[in-house]
Amino acid sequence: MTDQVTRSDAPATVSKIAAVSGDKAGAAEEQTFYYPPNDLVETSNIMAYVREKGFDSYDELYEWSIKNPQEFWADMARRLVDWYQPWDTILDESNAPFYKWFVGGKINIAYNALDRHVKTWRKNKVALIWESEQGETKTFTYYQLWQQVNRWANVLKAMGVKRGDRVTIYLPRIPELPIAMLACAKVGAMHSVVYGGFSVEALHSRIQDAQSRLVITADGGWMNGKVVELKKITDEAIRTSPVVETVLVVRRTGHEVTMQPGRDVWMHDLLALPIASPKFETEVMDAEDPLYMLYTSGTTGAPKGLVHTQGGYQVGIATTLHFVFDIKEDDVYWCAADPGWVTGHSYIVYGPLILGATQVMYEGAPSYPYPNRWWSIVEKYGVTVLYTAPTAIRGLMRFGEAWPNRHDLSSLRLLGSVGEPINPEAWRWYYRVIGKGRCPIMDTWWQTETGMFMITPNPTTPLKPGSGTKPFLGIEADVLNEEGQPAGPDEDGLLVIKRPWPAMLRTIYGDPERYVRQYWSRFPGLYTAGDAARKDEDGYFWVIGRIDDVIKVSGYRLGTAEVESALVSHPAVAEAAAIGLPHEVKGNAIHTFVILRQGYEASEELAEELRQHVGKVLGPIARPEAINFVASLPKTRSGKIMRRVLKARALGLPEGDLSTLEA
Ligand code: 6R9
Repeated sequence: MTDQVTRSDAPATVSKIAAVSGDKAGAAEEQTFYYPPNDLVETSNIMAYVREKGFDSYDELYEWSIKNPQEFWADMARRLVDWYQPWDTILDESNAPFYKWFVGGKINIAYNALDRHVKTWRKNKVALIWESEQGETKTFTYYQLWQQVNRWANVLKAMGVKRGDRVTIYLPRIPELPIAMLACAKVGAMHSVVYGGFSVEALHSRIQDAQSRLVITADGGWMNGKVVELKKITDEAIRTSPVVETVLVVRRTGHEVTMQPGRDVWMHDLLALPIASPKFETEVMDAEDPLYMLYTSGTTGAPKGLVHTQGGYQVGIATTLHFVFDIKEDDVYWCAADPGWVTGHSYIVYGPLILGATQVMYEGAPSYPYPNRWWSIVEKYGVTVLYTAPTAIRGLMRFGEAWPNRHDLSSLRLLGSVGEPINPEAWRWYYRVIGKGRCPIMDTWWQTETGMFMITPNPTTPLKPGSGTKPFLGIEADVLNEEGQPAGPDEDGLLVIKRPWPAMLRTIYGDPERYVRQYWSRFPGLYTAGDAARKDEDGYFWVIGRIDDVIKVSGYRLGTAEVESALVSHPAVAEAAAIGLPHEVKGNAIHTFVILRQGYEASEELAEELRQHVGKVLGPIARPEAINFVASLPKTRSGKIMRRVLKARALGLPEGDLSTLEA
């Protein structure tokens, strides 16, 4: 990234946010509760737990869980996962906010996801049904997946990958992606997955920051009937990364790629060697050993690598998936996210396998070749739980009801939403047209940082469209005003989490100070999520959106700084600012303001060239919706761009406090 990026102005305050947030999910206009069907409630995992604990209601269980969070999490850690050796201390707070969970425990997430199942009847249960964009299907039983992961782990080990190494994975949505991740976990190496929709600069900076000596990619991937040239992008990204010694290449498209001798190796060649045995001794890890890092956009500057660990993380994701999506032995679960994002890490790759579930994974775009693609997948495999994002729902909604109505969707029993606030209109469509009014929607609020659902309904919760309802068991959340006092009902404030939870991030890779500063310093002892929210009089949470320079585009998290860096890396651009503005399908779209260098003239062609340039540097998802050529940008006296002023102007809203604006 270039260093020409102009730093953001001070974090917006709550009142500023209220002034600029467009489509606010209004608690006041949404008073009707949607109640879950009785049989779902009665047979749910959560009710079984309520009864077993001797409580009369879920609310009583919740009260107990937040009075005794350590007892609750330890109970889950004993029930849902297996340990090589039990922990000595449930939670070590001595070096807060560097919390440690299940200290002294020995565990490996791959053992719980695979090894233990093959010793039981689940050995021949279907773990993964994968469907390609072209319609080809591959099915893996737990035994087959276990063998395949073992073969990969043996290859990685033979290539010199050791405990603690960082492996960068840049793959399309194919079975090899979860296989590669699980193989890293088996070896004890950290994976750093870079989403296949990212491009050269994004991949380069992540490889550099992680100092990965080994990169796993493919000759390409299919999306919307076109090939994404992953290997070519990798070649370009590592041209200036001497740290990379080896590139393992999966054959997916059969398209021709350049293989650099001594560096690039075909994975299928390695898997054909005797070293790739289907047996592998899974590394015994400490609970606090790192499992992976995942880069995400933050307030300022380059994306940061958030670190998740082995023990607490798996306890957190297994518990939330068990209770929220109510996973049972005969479910067919489908999370339509990409494994390259945290949703895929927690709720495709690890969570469902730990619980021994059968899941579906689909390679391509939701409306390829027709807008009924997803609904045909639900019908074909008898999907019972579907988890997706508001942007996908809005996108499919546009095509009308006839497409889903052509399919038998009666297998569905629970729906889910994640990534951004779901607007009540999309919620109701999802509920009525897809769920036929029978399937409660689990609107799960969480973050890459939290690792697991934090504010979410469960199958017993009365729902309000657009609200994630209440904190999960063991989680205490609140909305605070600027002074750190609890905000009143329906008053906007900052969303905080009041105590540590097992799947929380442990640090920012290579930058522990930033971890403390970013998440734990706004209000001492509390985790600040970076979201504005409000709580209504029923105690239901309504998340409004980010208060920092993060833009959620189609549910994907992007930083204004990344987009601005990409723009100023073009020779025509002197300075740039990016903001998010409401968009009907994407939720937010990136709008940019560009000051040209001398000698360049504003034109439609140049605007298009800049859009393409950002797409090439960062990835198609970051391509701006609009490029506005301007002569100046509103700045503070200290020279920081005031994005909130740009946003307010674009929305025709009051510009708020301009006292720091440069004269
Ligand atoms: C899982 C994921 C985190 C940010 C988060 C918030 C927004 C996610 C949401 C939601 C309202 C929901 N967000 N889920 N807002 N309701 N159900 O999305 O992680 O990519 O790190 O983004 O997404 O703004 O702070 P991540």
